Amino acid sequence: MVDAVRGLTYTPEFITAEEEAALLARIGEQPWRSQLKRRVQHYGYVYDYASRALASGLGPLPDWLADLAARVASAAGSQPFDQVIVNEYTPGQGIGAHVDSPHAFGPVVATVSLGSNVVMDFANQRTTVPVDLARRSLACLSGPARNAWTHGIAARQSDRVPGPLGSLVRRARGTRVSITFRTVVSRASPPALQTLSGALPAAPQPPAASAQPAAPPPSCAAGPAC
Ligand SMILES: O=C(O)CCC(=O)C(=O)O
Repeated sequence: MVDAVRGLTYTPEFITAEEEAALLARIGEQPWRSQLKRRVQHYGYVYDYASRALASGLGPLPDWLADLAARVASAAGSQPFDQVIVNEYTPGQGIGAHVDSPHAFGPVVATVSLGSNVVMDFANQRTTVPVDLARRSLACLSGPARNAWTHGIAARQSDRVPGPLGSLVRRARGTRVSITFRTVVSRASPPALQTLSGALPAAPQPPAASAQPAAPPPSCAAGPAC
């Protein structure tokens, strides 16, 4: 549990180094979609970033992903996951702050990190909480962490993280691949695009695991598009 963000649970070393290597190899063999700045793969259903709805069904999750999906659902206490997006972030790439569409997806969203650590920022109207997501970890979002906080990754080459004796050190990013699991509850477009007014926090990024006041959540609030 990450105390500062209610509903966020974090499990380091959720998978082994061997499992991580096998997943990265499998993912590397699959075709990528490149309509975004970063490369993505969709499984189960194609998510249409423009309409924020589920487009074509792709059939059941492939075997190599279904096993992990079942383990993650069990750990997260979730209904079975049937939609997965793999995101690849090379150093300098990120994802805008957003809330995964509550219209399209169920109450639990879970992400396994592969390849590199990264700091993910959780933000609400008052605060930004940077959370260090280690490779091989699992992060599960439910309740407020899923619905009331945005999450995003700043597009930068490195993160500032706690170092020895209370210092802060800059840690270079490597290529990170994430696997995000969701349960589809509606395939239709949302009745109206959800808007949370405001702008991305302009302040320099604080160290991981600390909290600081922030601007209101940004408007990119309804899906994993940004
Ligand atoms: O890369 C991640 O861990 C998060 C991905 C995400 O937020 C999304 O696909 O909506």
